[in-house]
Amino acid sequence: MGQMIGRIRLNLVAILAALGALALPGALLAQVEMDAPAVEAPAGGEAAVEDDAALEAATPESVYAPMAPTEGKGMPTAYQDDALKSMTFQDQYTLDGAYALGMHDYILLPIITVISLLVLGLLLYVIARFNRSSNPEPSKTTHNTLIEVIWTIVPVLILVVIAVPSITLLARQYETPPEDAITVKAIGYQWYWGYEYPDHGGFEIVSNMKSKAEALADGEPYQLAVDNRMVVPAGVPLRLQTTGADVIHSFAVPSLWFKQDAVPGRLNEKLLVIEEPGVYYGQCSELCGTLHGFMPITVEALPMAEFEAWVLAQGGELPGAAEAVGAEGGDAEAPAVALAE
Ligand SMILES: [Cu+2]
Repeated sequence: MGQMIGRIRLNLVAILAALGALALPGALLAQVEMDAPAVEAPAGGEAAVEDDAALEAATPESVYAPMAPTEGKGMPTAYQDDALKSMTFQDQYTLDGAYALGMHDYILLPIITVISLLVLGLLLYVIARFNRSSNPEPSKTTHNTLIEVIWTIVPVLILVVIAVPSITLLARQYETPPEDAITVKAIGYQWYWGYEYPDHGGFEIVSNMKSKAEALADGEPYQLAVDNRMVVPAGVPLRLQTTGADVIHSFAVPSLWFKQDAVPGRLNEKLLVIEEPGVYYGQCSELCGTLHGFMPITVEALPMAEFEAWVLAQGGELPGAAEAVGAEGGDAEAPAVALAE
């Protein structure tokens, strides 16, 4: 009997190890609920505005001011502020992130907890019941077909239950961006990020970490705040491409469930749809040298109109604009060409 219990224990430990290996990628605790959309109105009306004409000129569409971050959204939580939340995933602002978080909260974590408690219970039972003093004459039992069938079938079923959402999530993360997705190219440099907008005239934003004084003065988390953000539209598919200019970096934003290596000589791309406007912080996640820890990422998702205003303010152009003009011109000229013939 003692041997059998020992084998049960070994087997369960093996199962636990297998489950642990499967569950590890999502092993941090998490919260599913998404914060209510907190769309910050861009600070259009500057205090310096004096007359009405200037006030009218300073509409949100015409002036870009970096959006103020929302506390706890798109950024990690300090242990001192909220111990429980500091141990979990950040709130998720993409559908894949919400799916992964749900899988973690409602499938992996309960299964891990139940198995851990079961194994702990068996261990304590064996320790108490089968130690030398309380069980001086050990049983010589070596096999029990029924229990062996059970401890083979049950783990298989558990793995199947985990495999379904797991493979679904994997497939979702490999979904190809649609043809009309907006392309943004993140380039990792030692040690800062560059953001290229090939669909908008190909301008590039160079993004460096803010100093501690600057970050705190602007109400942003130090070592996550940058001088020039990666500004993107919210709610539309983005084709986020990553590459490295020198060594391998990795573009990672936890609250967007996004992480993709930036490898020199390669162009990786992945679909990203940010569900709501906001400021989302991330970091380079591939050891890339001395200042690896000082090349943060700040993604600012804006409503489309404000994103387009930002593009124009950067000297970029809107992809639709040239086509629309071309199409109008084409329509107007088509009859003329026909008449001429
Ligand atoms: Cu890096």
